[in-house]
Amino acid sequence: MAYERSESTGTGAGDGVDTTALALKILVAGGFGVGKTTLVGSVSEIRPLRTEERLSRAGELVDDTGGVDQKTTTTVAMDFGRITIRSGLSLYLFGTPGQDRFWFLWDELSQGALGAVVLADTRRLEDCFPAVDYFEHRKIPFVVAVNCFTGARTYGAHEVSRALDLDRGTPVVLCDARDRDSGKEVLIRLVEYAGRMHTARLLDSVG
Ligand SMILES: Nc1nc2c(ncn2[C@@H]2O[C@H](COP(=O)(O)OP(=O)(O)OP(=O)(O)O)[C@@H](O)[C@H]2O)c(=O)[nH]1
Ligand SMILES: [Mg+2]
Repeated sequence: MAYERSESTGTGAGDGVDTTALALKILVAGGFGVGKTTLVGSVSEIRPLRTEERLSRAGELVDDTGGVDQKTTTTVAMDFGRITIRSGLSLYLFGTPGQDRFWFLWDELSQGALGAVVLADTRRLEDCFPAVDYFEHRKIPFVVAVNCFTGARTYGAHEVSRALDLDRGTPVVLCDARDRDSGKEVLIRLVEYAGRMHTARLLDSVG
């Protein structure tokens, strides 16, 4: 598990306040146009770093924009944001690019990640298969967050879990990527789940 401890300046030496902070790295992944940039932007308490480029006519040939017709830009490197979950615990969020031609960036981005959120759109559920496979193979704990787009039929968490053939115990959460509290809820579920997974593996490794 990667983490970083930092000392804040606090209000003065010897004031008795615990100034040690833990920062965890989280990936936000999923198919093209599923709301990754939106999620990082809505929960981040710093101005998120975005690497958006306009979708081009040339790109129409390779980018599958079916189902996201209103979309004019796409992430070409990553999104970055930060959220404090509670005092002393913050998350650094790395949103991945959604298109297949940026797969080569994923290994770099996933280095040292505690876990991942795989965003899914039930109208194009198959688009998140590669992300699910990626994290399952590398044993990186992840939760599936169904971004409930207006007008899309609502499926229960259990149905989504079955459709994606998830391992038992992998959490599925319904969310609205535009809503800060909803996004924060997803991240809390992930941190709790990843914490349990890491503890279980640690216990396994000591016999
Ligand atoms: N109705 C609705 N629209 C949303 C929601 N989340 C995102 N959108 C819209 O859907 C579009 C795609 O959102 P992005 O956040 O750019 O998606 P992305 O996953 O970062 O896309 P790529 O980086 O290109 O893969 C944008 O036009 C958003 O305004 C949602 O929860 N509901
Ligand atoms: Mg994006």
